[in-house]
Amino acid sequence: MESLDWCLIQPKIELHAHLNGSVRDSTLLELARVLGEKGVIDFTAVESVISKDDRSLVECFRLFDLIHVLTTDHATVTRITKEVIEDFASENIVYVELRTTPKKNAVIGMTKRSYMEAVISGLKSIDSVDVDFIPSGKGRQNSSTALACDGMSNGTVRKKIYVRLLLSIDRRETTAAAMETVQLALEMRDLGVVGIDLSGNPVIGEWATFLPALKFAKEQGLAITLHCGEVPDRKEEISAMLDFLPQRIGHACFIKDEERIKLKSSKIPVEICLTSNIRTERFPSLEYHHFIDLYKSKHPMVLCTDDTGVFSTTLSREYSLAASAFGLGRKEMFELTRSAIEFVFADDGVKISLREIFDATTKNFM
Ligand code: 6MZ
Repeated sequence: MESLDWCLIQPKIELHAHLNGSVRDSTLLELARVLGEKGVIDFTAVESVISKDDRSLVECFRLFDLIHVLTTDHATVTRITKEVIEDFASENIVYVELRTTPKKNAVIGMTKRSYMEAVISGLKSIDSVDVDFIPSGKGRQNSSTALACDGMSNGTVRKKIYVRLLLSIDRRETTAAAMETVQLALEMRDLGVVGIDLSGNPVIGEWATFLPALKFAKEQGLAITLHCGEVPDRKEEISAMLDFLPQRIGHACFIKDEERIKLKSSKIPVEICLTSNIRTERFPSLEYHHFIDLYKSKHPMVLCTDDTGVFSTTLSREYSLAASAFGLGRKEMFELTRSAIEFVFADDGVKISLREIFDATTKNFM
């Protein structure tokens, strides 16, 4: 088994991470304690939910609703964004696409736009690492590809992480609400928004509801990733999603028969979240996971975390798990994460920089 240490020091790319699913437990507990003291929630009940390890998909979505109660105010959104990116950078993730669902809360004057501005404030407030989130030619771009991966520097070079944002449409939303999110994404392109994600409880909502907004987003040049085949018996939806030709899909656990053939011939890259899939009982164990089938057929794919907080994992841990479960060595792991450069949603300039970063470290990791 590849040691976790090695998986920690190799540079990595994270393409499927939900902001509110990636909050530190310690932060959630701190926020819950404050709301408990104010009498808004029952802290003891919430504490046991947050600290639980295994949870079904249903329990998982209940937990998201609880997390949203704790985190949905501007200052907290800023704080969790900062912490999540710092955590990713600390494990040598060099490029992350962070996705989040813009939220409204009239009581506290929150609009989808002000929610996203709070996210951007979080990115701006990070000073422990260099954060590159503004696309080139739009102002703040730092063209340097200097990067400190713990395994390759003497610790004097500052770490740098590229961050791009995806706005999520929640499957509970209406067509109009989905359209509002797409419109916001278009307006925030200069601030690093590169695409749209469709996520949320997979047993809720109809594909037809989101299609007009997703079509519009695609026409306007936003990249699209869809949670697809996360639950069984969704043949028609899966087929329609694949026909839509999104730039990537997430999970793909229950894509079978003709849809599987369609997926493979389409070469649509798949974001794989091992721990999330096991914890939510999509597969009895990794031995049954579709990773190995996609990997053997050289289908484009990338390992991701989904929700580091909710599933108590890290991207390094996901690589270590894959190494031990599927027998991949250092070279294969390095190539797997490097291959994701080809399907990040950032512009070509970022892709060139990422190739340079990986090329500069090849000798350390192969
Ligand atoms: C589907 C998921 C998810 O957007 O509030 N989300 N949607 N499947 C999953 N796999 C278990 N994990 C997270 O982050 C939390 C939201 O992301 C989506 C859900 O809509 C959840 O409420 P944000 O930052």
